[in-house]
Amino acid sequence: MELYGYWRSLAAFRVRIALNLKEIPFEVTSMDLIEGQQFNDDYRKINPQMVVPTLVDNETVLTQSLAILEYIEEAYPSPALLPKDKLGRARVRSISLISVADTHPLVVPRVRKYIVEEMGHTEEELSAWIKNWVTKGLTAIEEILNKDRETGIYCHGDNITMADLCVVPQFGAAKLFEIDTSAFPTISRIFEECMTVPAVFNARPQAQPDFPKEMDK
Ligand SMILES: N[C@@H](CCC(=O)N[C@@H](CS)C(=O)NCC(=O)O)C(=O)O
Repeated sequence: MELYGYWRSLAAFRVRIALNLKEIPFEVTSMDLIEGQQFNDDYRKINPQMVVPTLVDNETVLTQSLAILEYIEEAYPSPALLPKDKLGRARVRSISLISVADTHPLVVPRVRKYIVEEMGHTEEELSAWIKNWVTKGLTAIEEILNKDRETGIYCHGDNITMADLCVVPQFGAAKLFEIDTSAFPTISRIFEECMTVPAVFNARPQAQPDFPKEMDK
């Protein structure tokens, strides 16, 4: 399989974890989102939305990280990323979507660019926008994880699920944006737990070949 991604893409991070967990071999083609490689004509033919990730499996082209995760889950069921019970699956998808549908889309590069370049806001105002939406998303997730009995070692019970694949990159990005994460102890605990799993650790942005050397600490 071929994964079009970028080291700091949250959406690509989700897919890398799934592929690693299920031990599916894949090659990465890095699309530099800051340089605008996603707008290349060739890539546009593969992904008309001009975003990453795109997963190419033989002749099949898959886009949208959650749809890709659902495909991987159905095509490669082991280890399962969704619980066996339908209420559990609904809870896992619900937590996932707080990040995937309601938080992450507000801070993607094209939105940030529009806010500054088209609407004329300053970098400080942009930072306030990012902080606001990321904090609101993580606050909701923290409350759910904190109150629900279903929360275990991970977001749902004691096995990694799709919810962890979405929450871990979102929390990692909050750190990257230098947002105060001290109000999210449950997410922080789950993040650290996930990072002890090689499939997650090796999927982190800092482990990717296109991670900028100058950012290495
Ligand atoms: N909902 C999409 C989001 C895709 C997306 O926006 N990806 C970002 C990187 S995380 C991107 O490629 N952005 C390019 C841009 O905004 O120009 C998914 O989950 O796959």
